[in-house]
Amino acid sequence: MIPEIAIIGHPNEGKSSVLSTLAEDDSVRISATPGETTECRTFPVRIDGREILRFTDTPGFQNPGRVLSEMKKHATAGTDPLRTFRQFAKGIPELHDDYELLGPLEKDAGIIYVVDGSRPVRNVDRAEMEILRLTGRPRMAIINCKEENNIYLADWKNEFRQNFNANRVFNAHRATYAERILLLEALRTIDQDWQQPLWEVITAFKKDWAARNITTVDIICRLLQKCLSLQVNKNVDSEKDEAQYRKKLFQKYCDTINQYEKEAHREIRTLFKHNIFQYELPNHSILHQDLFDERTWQLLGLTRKQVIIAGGLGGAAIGVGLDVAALGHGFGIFTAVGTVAGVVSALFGGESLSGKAEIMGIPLGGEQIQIGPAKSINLLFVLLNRSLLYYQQTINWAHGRRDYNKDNQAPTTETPHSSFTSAWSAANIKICHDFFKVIQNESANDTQQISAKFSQLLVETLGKISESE
Ligand SMILES: Nc1nc2c(ncn2[C@@H]2O[C@H](COP(=O)(O)OP(=O)(O)OP(=O)(O)O)[C@@H](O)[C@H]2O)c(=O)[nH]1
Ligand SMILES: [Mg+2]
Repeated sequence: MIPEIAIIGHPNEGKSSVLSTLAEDDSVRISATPGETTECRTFPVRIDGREILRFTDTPGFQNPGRVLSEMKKHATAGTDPLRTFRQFAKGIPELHDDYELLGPLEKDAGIIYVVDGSRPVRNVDRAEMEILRLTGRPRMAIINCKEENNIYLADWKNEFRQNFNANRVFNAHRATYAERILLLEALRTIDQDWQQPLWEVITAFKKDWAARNITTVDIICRLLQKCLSLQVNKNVDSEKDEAQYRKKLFQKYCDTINQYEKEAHREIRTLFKHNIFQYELPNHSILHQDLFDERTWQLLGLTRKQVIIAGGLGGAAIGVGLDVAALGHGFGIFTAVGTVAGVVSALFGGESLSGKAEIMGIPLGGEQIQIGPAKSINLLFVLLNRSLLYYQQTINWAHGRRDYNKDNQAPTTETPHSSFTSAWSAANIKICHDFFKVIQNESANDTQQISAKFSQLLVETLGKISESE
């Protein structure tokens, strides 16, 4: 049996948004104009090509008072109120939406009733709830607060207790993976027949999520491998042009890494089924900063303490870059490479720095015009933290949420001044260090084991991000 759940409610309360979020489908039509949905549409949830659950979007109630009095009449007469109402309403234009929305219930669908809990309960809502009670179908109510206000929550819950088998607060714009699972678990309890199939659905959901996390880890590892081993070269015709070439080459190096990162992030986005709508990152997100920006490196690189740990492990250069950057030029070190000739020559042309010519651990090739592969483990941490941030934003962007209201920004779990890895222990830093050595081909023979350990660390990290509210 494939459980079918109809999402029912008053127009414009967020039914389609709830469905979109629950089914992770950003093709569901959502609009600020009431009456957007006029026909039922079923969205199958498939895992590994197998349909495991169906959600049906329905139009909003148009005449709850009239529907209720018709149904009550039939109920008192001893006939099935749902069936007889639909027979009666068929073909009556003003009852079209009411006829349509009750259709899935005749085919034994269960009910999720959606209300906007940021407004008070009205009589029409009570009529709708009673209609649903008269259908006798298993039903649960969910409170989708469109505004930041929960003063009516207790009133709604009180009404729900009389008419529904369960109720939950579920925000179509903010619900996380963990909240989706909790909602399904609540749904399981409302009907005995649903316990087994919904248990299977929940198990399949969890398995699928874990598989997506493993794929994400693969994407991140591939990205690190490609970026950290990247090397760009150029033959120089005359010494005079060397600075110019260097500048161009460094730009090429940065552009390539940026490109690799974009591709990896796009893969993550697709994996989490954000296919249509381009979501926006919160204003304060560090992801808005360029990858090759000092601030990025300061916030997402190793902490001072971790630098010492990594240094102690030997070989993993942190790079003279940070020290050079700290000389107090008053502008970004990476910008300086490109724009201020004096600094360029001081950093890369000067005798005193030859052999150390690098930016933040990315070698600039001494005498040759060659940049990379990266020598600083900090590039690994910067790329890793940026991918983890991107993952966090992606999984917490509910599919029902289509626009980013700048004036009313949803809180984000992104903490502006600490990275995911900043609290990592010396043991974890060692795992990263070993992985870095594997990429640099400087590791001993147990490369597979090292890579597996690094992947495992990332799998655990993604798991923690998924479970956090
Ligand atoms: N801020 C906020 N807006 C929401 C939320 N849920 C829905 N909306 C907005 O409310 C409007 C109506 O959402 P829909 O999901 O289309 O509502 P519906 O119940 O399907 O509407 P009809 O199909 O017209 O009956 C849209 O502009 C949504 O973006 C929410 O949780 N928070
Ligand atoms: Mg709708």
